[in-house]
Amino acid sequence: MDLVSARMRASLKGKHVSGAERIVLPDDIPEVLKELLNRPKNYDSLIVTLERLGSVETFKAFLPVSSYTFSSVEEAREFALSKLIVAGVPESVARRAISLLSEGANPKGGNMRGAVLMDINSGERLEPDRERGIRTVRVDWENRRDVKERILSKGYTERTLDALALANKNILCGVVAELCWSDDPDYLTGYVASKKTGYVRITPLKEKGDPLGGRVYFIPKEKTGEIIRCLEKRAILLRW
Ligand code: PML
Repeated sequence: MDLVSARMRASLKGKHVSGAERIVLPDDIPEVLKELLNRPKNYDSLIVTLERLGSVETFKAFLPVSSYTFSSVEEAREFALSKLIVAGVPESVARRAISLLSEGANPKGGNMRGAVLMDINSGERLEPDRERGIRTVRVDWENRRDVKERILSKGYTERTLDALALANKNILCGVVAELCWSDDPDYLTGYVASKKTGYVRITPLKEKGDPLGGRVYFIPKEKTGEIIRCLEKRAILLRW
């Protein structure tokens, strides 16, 4: 099948504000571009990449979704910590990841553009570039419209749709567990994902108005190279 990856990333005053990807047939590109261009609320730079994909593999999404709401960020973060421990992340490493996201993982201040790669055993950071981080790309739902309907009917959001696709690809690529919360100051739901826990939505992982967020991928250090290649290069379509 002749498929194209359409990716958009937008920034404002040098800060990443929005990003999205669709894998579509060439005929659907104009419609998808219109949708991607309308996505960021505000930007001063927007880059679209269209890339013809060679082979695209199809997998069944395997992470079950659950959702939990707490009355404070502290309780929600403690719960996220407990899920990371269930997923096999040592407590000290999980705590390090939570502090990193809450303080801003970019050494120059604020958020990174992609994810932190963290050695699951030592907590060492493994991503070659600490401002850029690692991006999970070349992934989408095979039948996005249907999956979106199902996700929205459960009371989840379009962000869940995209994050669930990323999380499934991450685990397929060998990421043992992931911690994420949004950098959108109004979006307070984040998640822990792993084979052992499934995709666990958790609210509120931060206070309203807080612009800091991001992703931490916990991986075995010896697999860094192969996991980066898979996250960035392997094209995957997910079936619900
Ligand atoms: C983001 O892309 O900004 C993070 C999205 C987290 C989605 C959590 C959910 O609602 O399932």
